[in-house]
Amino acid sequence: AATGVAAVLLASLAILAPSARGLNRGEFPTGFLFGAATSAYQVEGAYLEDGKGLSNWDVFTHTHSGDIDDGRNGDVADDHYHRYMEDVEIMHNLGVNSYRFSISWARILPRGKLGGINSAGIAFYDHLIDALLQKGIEPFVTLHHFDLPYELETRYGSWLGAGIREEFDHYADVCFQAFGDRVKFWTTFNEPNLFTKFAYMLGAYPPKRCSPPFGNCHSGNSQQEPYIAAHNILMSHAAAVDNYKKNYQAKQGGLIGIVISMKFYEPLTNSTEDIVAAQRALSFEIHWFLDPIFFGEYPKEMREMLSSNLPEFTPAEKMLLQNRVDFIGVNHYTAIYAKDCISSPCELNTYEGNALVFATGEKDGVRIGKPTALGGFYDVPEGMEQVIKYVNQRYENVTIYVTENGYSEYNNNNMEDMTNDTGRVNYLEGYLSCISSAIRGGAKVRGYFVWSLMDNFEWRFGFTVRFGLYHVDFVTQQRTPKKSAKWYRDFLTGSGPMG
Ligand code: LGS
Repeated sequence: AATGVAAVLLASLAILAPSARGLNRGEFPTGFLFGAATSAYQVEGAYLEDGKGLSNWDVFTHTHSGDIDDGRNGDVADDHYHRYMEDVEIMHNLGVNSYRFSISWARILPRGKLGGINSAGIAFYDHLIDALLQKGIEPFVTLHHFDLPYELETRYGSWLGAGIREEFDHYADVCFQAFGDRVKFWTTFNEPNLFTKFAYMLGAYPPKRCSPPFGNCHSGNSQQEPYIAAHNILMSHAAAVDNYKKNYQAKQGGLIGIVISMKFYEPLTNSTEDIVAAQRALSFEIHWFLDPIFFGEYPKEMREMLSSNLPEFTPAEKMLLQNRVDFIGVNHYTAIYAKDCISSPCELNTYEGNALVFATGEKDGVRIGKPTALGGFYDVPEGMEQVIKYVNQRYENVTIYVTENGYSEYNNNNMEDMTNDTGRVNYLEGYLSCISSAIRGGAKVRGYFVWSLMDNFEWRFGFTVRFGLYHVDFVTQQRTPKKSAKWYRDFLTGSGPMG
């Protein structure tokens, strides 16, 4: 399955010719989805309105405000729940033909299966979807983007208890039934590979659990937890896909996939150890979820390192996994160097620690790309082409949507400065050029979503960083287009300097 993997890894980013930047919308296939993305907790606000239940993130931000950089929360966020009509108008002006958003599970089923459907929650998404379609904007919907009803967190530890599988299956079914006549693009989970690490290994996201030696919540939790949570997520995903394929797809004609967070790892040196380490990092990042979905097994590298800490699939689970996804969503923000931590010791406190890899943005004092506000995230557009090629080769030329890609800046509370975001313009232009090049190389990329439509609540960074094409004043809720929004609109409409 991994044909060509070594070749991809050996093609150092440093020696790749920079992509031509003469970017034009016409280079992309007809029907290509160009959009922007958000998620429910990050933009909606209205956290206790119209029958919504408390979510795990509502409770986490209220009880652990010290874990959020500015101590704030998403109670109001962008107030999108009340301003969605204005936001749809903004998207229309921007010229996007798709919008990626997530549904708040706690708005639809405040107590999970127990308490019934909240019709006001259904009505909100009905209105949003209808408003989008009226403007010719295709809804691209995520079912789980980190938030779930708090009651399910207390009952199952979120993803630790197998009972959550039935809950997700029910929630997905309610959504297919309510919205599937109009929604043609579904994804089950956003970045389960990232949030299981943050939630069950590093103690940074709810339910704030750690696996020794990682994280700083020494609660003695077991090393198995991230992998148990992932296993339950994979099976919840598989059940929802099975249901959609059996009961909805023929009638509704939509597609279903899953979104994985994908850094690209470049070996720090030419040593065999570092080359193998970069492969191992990719395995723990990408193969962890996609190998079971495509090949019915966890990757060999993970099994060798984790042995019985990694669950096994039962024959029944393997059967269920055989339902193929229609596409893979790729969230890609950065490439980074990987250094082996097996043959020589290094500090294991980063995201890649469980793969015994140390990730670093520097090689011989030279950075891999221009740094962004998020530590460890650099502007390395060639990494996008590499990650797409990699997924294309390993997973049978699967259809790909780039579901997130974006540039962060520190919020300095100076609107003039924040809207003059040339760094973001360069970033987006570079990454889009590399997607275009990957398509020319044969990859089936069919859509691209900028993270994010507008500045919003950035999880543990709170409001300290801004990712939006639109600046949001969180006091007045005024949205203002940044230079990048104007650039994107010019690119999309074929007018202006990019035309
Ligand atoms: O807001 C999120 C964006 C922004 O940057 C979105 O909800 C997520 O799906 C996604 O993870 N996003 C994202 N990822 C790159 C940075 C991840 C944070 C890791 C911090 C490590 C120090």
